[in-house]
Amino acid sequence: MTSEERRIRADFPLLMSDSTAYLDNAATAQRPACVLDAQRDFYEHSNANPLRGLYGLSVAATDCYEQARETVRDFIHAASEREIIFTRNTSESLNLVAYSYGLSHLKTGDEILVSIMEHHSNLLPWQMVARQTGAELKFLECEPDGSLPRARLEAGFSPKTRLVAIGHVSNVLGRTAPVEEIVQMAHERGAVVVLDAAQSAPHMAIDVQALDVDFLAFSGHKLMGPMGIGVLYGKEALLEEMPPFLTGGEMIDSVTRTGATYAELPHKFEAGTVNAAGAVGLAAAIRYIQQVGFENMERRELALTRLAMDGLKQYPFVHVLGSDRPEEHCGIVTFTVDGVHPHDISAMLDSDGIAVRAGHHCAQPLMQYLGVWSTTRASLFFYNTEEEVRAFVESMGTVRRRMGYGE
Ligand code: 7TS
Repeated sequence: MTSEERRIRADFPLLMSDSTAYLDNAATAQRPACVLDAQRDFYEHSNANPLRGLYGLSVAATDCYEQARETVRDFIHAASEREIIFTRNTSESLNLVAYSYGLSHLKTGDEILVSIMEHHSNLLPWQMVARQTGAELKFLECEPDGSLPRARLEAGFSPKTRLVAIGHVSNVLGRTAPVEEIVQMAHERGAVVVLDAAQSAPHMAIDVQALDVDFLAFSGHKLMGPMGIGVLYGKEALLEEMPPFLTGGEMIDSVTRTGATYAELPHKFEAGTVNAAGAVGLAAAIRYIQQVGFENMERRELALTRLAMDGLKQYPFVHVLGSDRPEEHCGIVTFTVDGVHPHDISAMLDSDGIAVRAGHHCAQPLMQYLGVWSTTRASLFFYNTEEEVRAFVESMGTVRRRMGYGE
């Protein structure tokens, strides 16, 4: 282990106590001690129901929660805290936009545009909106390497396009979508853009104002924050005119027997007791990322991705999906192996102490489009080591032999 690797891993209690080579970071990341401490500290010193009580502890809990919102606002460079809504995860954020914006703005004759690479979380909500409103769901088809060249975009857009829902980075191919071009084409046609940043937010700096996206969703747990906290960013003017998604406590201004007026943004979209400890933990994860620096994280992830891809190249029976260039993988290396099922690969690697993901990765339309049905995915994060990647590559060299093939 290099001294840099040793220094980084010392921040992660699980990585220090468990010997697994954890290469399933696209599913969820590990948490540094500062995140665990921040949550514990909240419950030990500031716990009360935020936004409700007028006594000291409740005010302290509210302050912690609202400071976390400010940390998130700054992290994605939103113009106002009113544009930051805390949810449970990316899936809930996308459902919020679908139910609240989608159902109230789309109608028969309109088109919703998604890419064939979407995670089911950014597909099923739009299938629901299409079914309920009569709008048509259309697909942007990618090249086999996951790229979306101009001609593909032009084939997908039409004058009827009203909403584009696109993954920033594919959780299977690791490819980054051409967001600036998509936003420009969408806005020229009067369509809004929903960006699923679940796989990009942990790996690259995001500026929602520079990207000019209308909505953006991500999960805390993939960027080393707690599970059960997620974020929806939305432009204030859009959020302002949208109806609430969930109703109940906290999200009202006043209620009568038959009606209610709703609270101001962002509380209009945060019904019920909020996950304040989760928000505090997410803010600690963001501060940790800012301390390590995306430049350092990206440098390490690229070196590890290159090591993995170069290593797998020596095996003629392994086929990596997506681009040939490690720079275009965001740490995600998904592959098939001739004659060996991904579940068998995952089980063999597990017996070697290596955790990878096998299956359809909640992107079945992409699997069908690529004709691969099921794949194995190693997803790397900056805290992984060269030693772990070498062990993975070495194990991969044995999988066909272990299944009874002669090589
Ligand atoms: N969008 C993308 C691009 C994702 O990769 C995921 C989760 C989600 C949305 C949903 O996030 P959640 O926090 O609401 O669950 N992706 C994966 C994965 O690739 N393996 O496990 C979860």
